[in-house]
Amino acid sequence: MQERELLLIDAGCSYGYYNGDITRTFPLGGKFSGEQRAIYEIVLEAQQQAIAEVQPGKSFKDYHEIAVCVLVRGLMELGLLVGDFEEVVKEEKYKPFYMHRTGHWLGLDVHDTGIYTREDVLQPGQVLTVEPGIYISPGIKPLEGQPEVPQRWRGIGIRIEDDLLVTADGNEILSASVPKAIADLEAVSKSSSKNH
Ligand SMILES: [Mn+2]
Repeated sequence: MQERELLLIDAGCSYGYYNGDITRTFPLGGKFSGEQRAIYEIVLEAQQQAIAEVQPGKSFKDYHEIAVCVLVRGLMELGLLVGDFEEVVKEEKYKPFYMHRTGHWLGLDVHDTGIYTREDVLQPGQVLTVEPGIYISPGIKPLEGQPEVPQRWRGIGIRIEDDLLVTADGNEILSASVPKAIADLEAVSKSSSKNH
């Protein structure tokens, strides 16, 4: 891999028959470029707002929808999506950048069995992932009415995934000890690139 590239690691580890599922995106060479950093900040904000939405009584849809709103707002601020905010969300004009659900059940399987509807609300004791991302493939094709993506954004793909336990009054981030702040990721990446 090259110095200016991003390394996305999505790791599912097992212990005592239970599974974790954690994703972090590292800047090789120890520093995010301006574009990489801008996208990272949006994904991190989306993840933090989605995490706040994981609590008893809310559903899977709630935290997904919050994440989508933050991602769309950020992509619009960068000019990568244009138009009426509500329309971009409703008509899913963001799909070329974000094409998956924001999380899934976690437990005996990495993608554990369970249902994903608005009616089924979260309950204490459940474990799930929160993992928004933005993916700008080199050949990304804009949907109707959306702009071409300038070259400097292409090839950037970022996801941040944590594992959460739903508690009586909110949630506990089980993967909280894995760094995700920009400064921490840059420090980790810098020190590991020096070792090679
Ligand atoms: Mn996952």
